[in-house]
Amino acid sequence: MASRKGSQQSRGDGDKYSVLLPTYNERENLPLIVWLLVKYFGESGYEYEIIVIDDGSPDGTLEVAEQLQKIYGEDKILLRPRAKKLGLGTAYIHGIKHARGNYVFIMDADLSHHPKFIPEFIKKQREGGYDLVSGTRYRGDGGVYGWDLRRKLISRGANYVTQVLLRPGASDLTGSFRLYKKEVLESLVERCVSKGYVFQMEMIVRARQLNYTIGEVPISFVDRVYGESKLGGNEIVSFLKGLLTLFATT
Ligand SMILES: Nc1nc2c(ncn2[C@@H]2O[C@H](COP(=O)(O)OP(=O)(O)OP(=O)(O)O)[C@@H](O)[C@H]2O)c(=O)[nH]1
Ligand SMILES: [Mg+2]
Repeated sequence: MASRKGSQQSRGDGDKYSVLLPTYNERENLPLIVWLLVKYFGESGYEYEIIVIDDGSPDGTLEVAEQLQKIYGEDKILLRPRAKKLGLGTAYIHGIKHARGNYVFIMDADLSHHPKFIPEFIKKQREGGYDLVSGTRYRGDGGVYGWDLRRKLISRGANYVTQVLLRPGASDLTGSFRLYKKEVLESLVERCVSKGYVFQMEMIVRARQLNYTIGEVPISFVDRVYGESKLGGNEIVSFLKGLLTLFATT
């Protein structure tokens, strides 16, 4: 590892973290998540940038993001919007193209993923030199808050069925709070074919296949406070289809 210059502002160790924040109707959540990211990155002294990928949110998320960019600066907040809702998978692909960090965080913008865990992801990654570090709700102090029984059962069930079928060697397959080496994320995203909820799972299954090393950090996941949840019957059906496709093809 490169030597630290020891300044308060920056650790000066040459690593930079790009945070990809896909947003669709997150006007209420965005200021808070950005503020928390700035706070925790600022306190820990790592180099970072936040890339907001808004897909033409009708609630005016992009206008809010523009205000935040004025507050925190164009080097810290990058706006890479798209004209319409094209889905999460392609939002990541779009975001990575603009990432200048050698490490990339992926997280939701709806406050389900708390930025306070970021230093733990980085510590874990550095300890083991991992290719990816996955937040887990299903190990150690990890957990889920605010979900009804139905949603807990769906998530647990999805994880369980996948564990049995694919044996991916990670405890939380459907979560989406993760830290990747940039080139690892690029190579995984290129290979992943699924859309929707199965995407996060495919990422980790393929990571295992390609012999990438995976570290885990327990996280608490809190249900979104603002905005509507979109998990319906359709998502569940397409998740199961995606899972079976993966089972058949990997
Ligand atoms: N750019 C972009 N972002 C999206 C899209 N769909 C969802 N998002 C964002 O991706 C993140 C995860 O989506 P969520 O809707 O929170 O998915 P979820 O957590 O499984 O479901 P709920 O929180 O219960 O609605 C959030 O930050 C969303 O705003 C999309 O099509 N394009
Ligand atoms: Mg959410």
